[in-house]
Amino acid sequence: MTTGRLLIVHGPNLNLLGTREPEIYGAETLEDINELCRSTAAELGFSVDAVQSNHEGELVDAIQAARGAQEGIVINPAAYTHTSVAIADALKAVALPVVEVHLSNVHAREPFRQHSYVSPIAEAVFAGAGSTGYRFAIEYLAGLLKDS
Ligand code: DHK
Repeated sequence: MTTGRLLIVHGPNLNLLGTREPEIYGAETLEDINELCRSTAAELGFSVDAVQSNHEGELVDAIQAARGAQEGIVINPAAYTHTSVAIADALKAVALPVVEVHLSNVHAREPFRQHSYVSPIAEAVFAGAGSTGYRFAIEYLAGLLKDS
């Protein structure tokens, strides 16, 4: 289905961006990142719907609702990256192309951050590029969708 829409999913604690450990996660707020997503998508002929939740089930609900409404998903599952079978299962269930983003380079951090339940089903993973990772993710996803 061609809706021209992309879902941007932000996991727990990303509502605190701007004040939360800025040396790791940067100085931009979540609204700054959503604006970057909106402008990047618009340049490429897409629009975005963005959701943030600190609750695993709400993220699962948002992912399930994407079927038929959005063409692809950019997700930073935050801490749920490393713990959530439910989010990975929801992403598999909706069968939309997924791009995973992390602001920080999780591979250079604690060992528990180096496993992702989402990466095996992601088309691409951007980690350590800060907010630019969201731009890369949208560009990549838009390219995939235009080619399909
Ligand atoms: C964000 C988080 O909140 C962490 O739990 C992840 C991710 C990394 C990020 O870099 O965007 O481990």
